[in-house]
Amino acid sequence: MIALIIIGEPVRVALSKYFHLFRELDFLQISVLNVYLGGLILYFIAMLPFHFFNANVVWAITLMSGVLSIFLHKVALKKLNSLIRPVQKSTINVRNYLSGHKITALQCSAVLGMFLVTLWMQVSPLPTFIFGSIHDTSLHSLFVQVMLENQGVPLTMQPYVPEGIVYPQAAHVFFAYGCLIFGYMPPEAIFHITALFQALIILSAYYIGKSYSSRRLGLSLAFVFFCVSRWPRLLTWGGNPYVAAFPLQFILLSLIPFLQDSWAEDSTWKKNLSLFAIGILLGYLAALHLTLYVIVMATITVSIFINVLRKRAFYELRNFSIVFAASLIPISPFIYRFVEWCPYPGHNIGLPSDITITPWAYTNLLNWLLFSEGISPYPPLVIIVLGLVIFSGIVIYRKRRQLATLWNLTTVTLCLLLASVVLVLLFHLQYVFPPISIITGEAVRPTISIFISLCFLVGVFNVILYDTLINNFRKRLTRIILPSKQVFENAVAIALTFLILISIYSPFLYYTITQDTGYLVKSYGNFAVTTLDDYELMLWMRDNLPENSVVLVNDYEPGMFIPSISHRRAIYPWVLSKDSSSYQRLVEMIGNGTMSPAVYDAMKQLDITHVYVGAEYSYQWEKNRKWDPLVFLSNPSFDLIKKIGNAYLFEVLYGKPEVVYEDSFEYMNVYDMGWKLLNAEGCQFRGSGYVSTNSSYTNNGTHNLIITAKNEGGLFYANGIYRTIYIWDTSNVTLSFYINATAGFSPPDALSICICDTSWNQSICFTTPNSLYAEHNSTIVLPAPVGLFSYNVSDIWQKTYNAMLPTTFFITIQNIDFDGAENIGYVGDISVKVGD
Ligand SMILES: [Ca+2]
Ligand SMILES: [Ca+2]
Repeated sequence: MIALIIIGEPVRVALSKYFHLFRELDFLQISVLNVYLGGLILYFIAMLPFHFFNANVVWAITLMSGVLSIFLHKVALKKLNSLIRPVQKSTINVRNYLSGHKITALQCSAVLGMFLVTLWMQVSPLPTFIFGSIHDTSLHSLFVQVMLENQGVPLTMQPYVPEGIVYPQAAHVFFAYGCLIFGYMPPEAIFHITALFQALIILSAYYIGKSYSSRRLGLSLAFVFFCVSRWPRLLTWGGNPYVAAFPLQFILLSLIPFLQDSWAEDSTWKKNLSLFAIGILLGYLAALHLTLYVIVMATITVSIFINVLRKRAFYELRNFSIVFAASLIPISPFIYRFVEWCPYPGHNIGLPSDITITPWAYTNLLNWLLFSEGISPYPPLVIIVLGLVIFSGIVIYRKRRQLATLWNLTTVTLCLLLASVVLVLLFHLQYVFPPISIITGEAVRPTISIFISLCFLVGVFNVILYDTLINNFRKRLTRIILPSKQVFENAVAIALTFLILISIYSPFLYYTITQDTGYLVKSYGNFAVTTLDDYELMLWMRDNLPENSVVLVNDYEPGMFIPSISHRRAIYPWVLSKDSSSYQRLVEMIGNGTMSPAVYDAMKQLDITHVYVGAEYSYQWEKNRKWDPLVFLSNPSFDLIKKIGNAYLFEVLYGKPEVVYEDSFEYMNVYDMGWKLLNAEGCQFRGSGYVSTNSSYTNNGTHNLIITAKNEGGLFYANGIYRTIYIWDTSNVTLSFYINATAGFSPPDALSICICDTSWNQSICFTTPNSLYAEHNSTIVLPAPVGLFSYNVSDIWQKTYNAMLPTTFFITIQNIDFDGAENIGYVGDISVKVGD
């Protein structure tokens, strides 16, 4: 961020030297403005088609700007030097300086303090998580990744997906800059830099207040965005470019008066040029986030419209058209692309041909604002905010004639409010025209802007309240205290005023300080679900997987980060293609464990070579969409090539879809392969046993399962394991297995293999001869204690329960010992096959 401030500084100095636009800014305003001026330069470099956007150039620009800034501020530095140099004089000088600017210094440090506290609160939850939201952050990581690979903003997202890029890329330039300077990975950069912008809102709230009226209003607004407004501080679902654009939106709202021809610029030429500069900045906002641009433009339109109603506003319209034309420049490449690609299939933006556009369920935005965390995640605060807003409205209305400098911001606020309401209503058109419902998510943003405008009102109200209170107290105090003690009287009045203000805002301060960090951790947790296992596996993939691999991922699992971490293709990242109904059907079928030939056909169509199963899954409203690794483990069509913790990578072999499970136990750890220990009723009796793989008594390959049980003083001891099996057709299922129960088995000891439904209510068992359970009609006694057996379990289940075999069931292997002589059972070559 500091680096960005440095890059922006020469631009700002140049601008302020020639225009009035950015003069009279203080240090804090300059910092936030420079972030965006610096970003604008980087954006320009990234948009040029010369592949300039790389580490060398970016470093060179940063260093050059640093040198240039020092050069430009030579005079100021000299002044500072003369303050410090003569040691004896300096203390007096500094003291003189400070006493002259005591209140200013106090106000600035209060704002800076709030900024730093917010920054700390935003950054402190981040180490709990690896990356941000697996959806938004993964999409933006992909943009950053292709930008880094192409050293600039490319036309398409090749080689990851063929779709063209029409999403304006200015925010991604910030993130890519973080990658180039600090060596971040794209998702890390986005996660951390977004938090910086969330804190930056404090400074930009101060900016708008200060430039409309006074430092006091700035301080008041900074405070409102420090603890009253939850936006954008507590936004955790992603929306990274939105967050990055938020502070710039405030800066641009503060430039609206310049459109009204009320400032002194010596020539028309300069006036037009500064309008052009405003336009470029507005266009830059569009490149950061289109909806915010629309909101600002709508606000300007409303303000002009009101002026047209009141007086002639030809001049404003002319200014507005200059600004509007200039604002199109920064996003023109994306507009051009969009228009150019329109006739292409899917407009070349990845709109899948088999997309099914379902009209979104109607969301009541007012309801959302009031009752589902739109105002505040804490119910008591929602009530206080509403009360505060109503009270502010009344007070501002009654004092409307005495507002003076506060009036300007109030007008703009009302324009913003009106514009947002209009936009919210316009967004409702999508319910009338379903095909444009892709933009549904955006309807939330003007709703947020309604809330933001209310926050501005509260900020104005604070200043009025402060003035009224302090005047009142002074009047009262002069009656009590001697007139000579005016200083004391002032101090008491200020103290009392602050006491009242603090008591009004104490609930907000309380929640901000005690609850916000916890809230951030909790709500990040819904979407930031990448685990260390996933991260390490994706790094392993980056170093070991063949370049041309295509990895099938679930769009609710951390595999969405594969393009930006592993630099391999994933089907699909969080782009429009993922809405293809064939892909969605594929994800769902795998989710249900329905691995029918259709699934393999769909995967072949997409050239899938690997499948990634993540350790965790993201929050989803309807149902859990996580893939079970057991669908793939010991499925002969998939080969487990790497497992780290609970994250799996399988290679697709396209073998035989009719075999859903085939286990020869050619591995070391049965629990790694999805088997779990069975807590059978025998566990209350004393005994011992273990489960492992072993190279004795193998019928096939080098290993078999060994499962032992030894009763130690009880009635019997049972040792067992189980795992889940998914089948796609239950009509004709064959279970085969090799079993060897000779060592230590004497009647009624038994080794059995059973199939149970997932609620453990119904089961059929295959057990060695002389078992105690032989009489049950659900039990089939094997003809011999050793051998390879095969049964049609669909038929047996049908006969036993007069029902179809369930599509998901458990296979259990259980060893029961009665006599105390250790039973050593071997099992191998279990397979479950669908069809003949
Ligand atoms: Ca084997
Ligand atoms: Ca025994």
